[in-house]
Amino acid sequence: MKIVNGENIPNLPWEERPEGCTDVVWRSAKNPIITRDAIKNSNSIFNSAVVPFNGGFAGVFRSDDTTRRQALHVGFSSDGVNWDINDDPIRFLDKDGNVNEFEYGYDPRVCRIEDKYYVTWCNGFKRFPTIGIAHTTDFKNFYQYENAFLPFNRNGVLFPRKINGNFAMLSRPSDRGHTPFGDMFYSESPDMTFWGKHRHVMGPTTNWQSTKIGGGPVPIETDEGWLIIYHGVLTSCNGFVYSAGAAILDLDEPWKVKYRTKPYIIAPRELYETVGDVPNVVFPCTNLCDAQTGRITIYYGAADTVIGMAYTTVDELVKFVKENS
Ligand code: BMA
Repeated sequence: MKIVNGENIPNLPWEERPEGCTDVVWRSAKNPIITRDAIKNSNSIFNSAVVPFNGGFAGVFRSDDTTRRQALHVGFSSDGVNWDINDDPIRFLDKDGNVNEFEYGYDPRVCRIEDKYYVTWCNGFKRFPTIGIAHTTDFKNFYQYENAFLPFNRNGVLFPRKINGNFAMLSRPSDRGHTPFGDMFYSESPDMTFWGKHRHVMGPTTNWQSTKIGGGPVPIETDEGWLIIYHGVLTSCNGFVYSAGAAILDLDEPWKVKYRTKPYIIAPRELYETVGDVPNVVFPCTNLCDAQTGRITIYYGAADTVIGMAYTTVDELVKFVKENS
């Protein structure tokens, strides 16, 4: 198994698997690495996206403020662990440089494709959720595109390169509420504006992923296929429980699922995952993968309140997915 088109991230945050731990994904001892009050007027900072940038790291962070407005904020870090997040939310620009209306936005992902960083997020479109897209090159100016789809849609996750000559995205059609259903779909676009060639990828199955599923971080390209981490939801007598699993999708036809985990790879267990604004949520939006070592550092929202980090390696995760499919 080989990583394809990977990036070397020599300063990737990393901690070895704790002694005695046999889990395929293990948590940082520093969790939560970002607390709910890390920026002015924040109620919570959680499902967020991070990329290597300028020798350090940049991120787009979801913060709900003390009015409970959901907005996106830029942050920078030299080590990926200690973050300086802007108090003011991102002001997305249209192609003429005017500031766009921003109703609400949450659950960002950031995907580098060639020389641009693309942000996708759940964007309020006349009060209805759909997929917003913007690009930046400097994490200062963000240029927004048309919404990718009609409402209702969430969890738009771009692939890090064109597939079949087109940009490619996973998404999860939904409803205007908390969506008690949800399958992952695949779409292509020649220009980030017009999306089509829609394909069904996968739907909920049993137990931890029986209610709905949705894309997580940006897919990692390997010679075995696209390695993806996704979230799955179980409806308990006390509400939704958000866990994460992994799958391997065909490289050229990513709607074809080659392997998919039966067990979860991480589920709410620690206090900061089980207690918070929304208890029992782990929601990964980032996996940084160092091509040199195959190490993967996952950033995930915990209990819709804080951010945690967790680790695995490409070799171990691919092995786990194949053996537990
Ligand atoms: C989903 C999204 C996520 C959130 C999750 C659990 O529908 O709103 O942002 O983490 O619910 O509340």
